Amino acid sequence: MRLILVLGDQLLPGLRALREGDPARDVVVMAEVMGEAGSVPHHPKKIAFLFAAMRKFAARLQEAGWQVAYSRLDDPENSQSIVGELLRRAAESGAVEVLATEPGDWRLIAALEESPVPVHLFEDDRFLCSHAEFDAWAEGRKELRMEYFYREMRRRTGLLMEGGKPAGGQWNFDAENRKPPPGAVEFDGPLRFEPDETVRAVLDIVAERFAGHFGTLEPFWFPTEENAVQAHFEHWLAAGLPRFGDYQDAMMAGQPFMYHAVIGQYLNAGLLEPLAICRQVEAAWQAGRVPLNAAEGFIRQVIGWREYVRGVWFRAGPDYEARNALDAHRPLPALYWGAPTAMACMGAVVAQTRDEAYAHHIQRLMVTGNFALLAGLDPAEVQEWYLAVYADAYPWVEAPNVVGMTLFADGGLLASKPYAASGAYIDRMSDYCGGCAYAVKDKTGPNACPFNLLYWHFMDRQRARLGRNARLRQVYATWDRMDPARRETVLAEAEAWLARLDAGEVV
Ligand code: DLZ
Ligand code: SF4
Repeated sequence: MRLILVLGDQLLPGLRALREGDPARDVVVMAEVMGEAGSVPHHPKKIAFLFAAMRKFAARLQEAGWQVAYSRLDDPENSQSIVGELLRRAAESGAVEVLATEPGDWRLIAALEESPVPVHLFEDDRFLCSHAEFDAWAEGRKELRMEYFYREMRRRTGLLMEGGKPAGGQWNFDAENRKPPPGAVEFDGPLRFEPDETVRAVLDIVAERFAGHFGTLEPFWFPTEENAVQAHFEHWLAAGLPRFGDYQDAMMAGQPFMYHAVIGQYLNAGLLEPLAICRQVEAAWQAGRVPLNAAEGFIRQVIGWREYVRGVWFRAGPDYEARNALDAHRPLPALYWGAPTAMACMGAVVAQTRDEAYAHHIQRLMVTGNFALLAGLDPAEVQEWYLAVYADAYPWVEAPNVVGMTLFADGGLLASKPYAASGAYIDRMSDYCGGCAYAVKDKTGPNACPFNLLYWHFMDRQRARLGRNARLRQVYATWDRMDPARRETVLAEAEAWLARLDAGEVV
């Protein structure tokens, strides 16, 4: 007999290691362990979601005839690590081999590779693009641009293709995903589920054991099993998707979800299947229920961005996470953990993150991420924050998004230029600035928006590294045209603002 490891984000009956196993003789091992739940201070909602989903999935496997050795967090015998639990279960059962599906975390891959009981790691085929296929695409390219990868994936899946050509005559409707926020949001947000007995039991444990982690545990309404997740998705498909495309990049105070599907956490845990949901979205477009910019915008995220960052993560290897090409070393300020701030945009995104374990891509990239880039925050600390606070975050997706996309710390492998923006971008795409103590129109002076000051400070201090980037030529030309006295004022005010940030003042 053998053990079959199922991790907390591998909750699907068609998981590779389960397909390789035999219910008649193998034992499935699942374990709630501090080694995972406490490896970074994961959001309590994220831990509760995973534990509840794991317990329900284990029950489902048992109903299907599997023998499951499930370790609850408060089991006194629990060794509190994945490998520890494999050793314990191997000793109990006499198993001499483990079948596992490659985890999306180099730390865990290394631990399994070094395990005293041998682990056979199978490639995770939940992704549409295998390692070999990604390598074949990436081989010989100096830069890995998502857009070209995405076109390949469209051709391969046939999604939104008509006679070998992209539907609507265009691959990408990104330019039609950038409407500023509407007056009101006409979608009541994700479907909410009352906690059942399993969820309640988990909420009690999480409240007791993870009280020190940043994040609000209740109200807790996430779906935690496949059919409920599917209902959540279909609710959005009918009511949210039609306007998703237009307002994909918009941000609104008091509207954490807008028209977003909020499915990353289910997709990444195995409770939704990427190709299946894309086919449903395509069908909604074919039936005339949603516009093309909405369907394409969604499909691009799933078969484009998601597969692409995973491919980059695996290909770049374990050292990628330590990259720091812009030599940024400022510690993460307390405002990321909810300390008061006068910046309305940062305050809103952090508060929503605390309450929902969720923020959408533009909030992550252009508010908290943009601030981290401009202020020169240490990439390792920023990565840990994103990994901890978002319910959908695992290293395979967080590392490339933070190191590559957000912080340009990989030196341009993933993005052709840093996503740096001044307050004007946030003002255009959100309604945050109206309620802010700072004035977004002020470029200098006591009320100047910090994003305006820090933008130029960033460009100026990174000139040796970024000055030759063709996509930044305009930016540096503007800076150089500025009156020298004004340039000095901007830099001095930015320095003073950063000094107050470093001193722990409310900024
Ligand atoms: C994220 C997470 C957490 C919070 N807890 C557990 C756990 O107790 N048991 C488990 O098997 N998996 C957990 N996970 C998910 C793993 O950390 C995840 O499999 C790796 O990060 C690879 O993606
Ligand atoms: Fe954010 Fe600046 Fe707007 Fe305030 S004025 S909300 S700090 S962008």
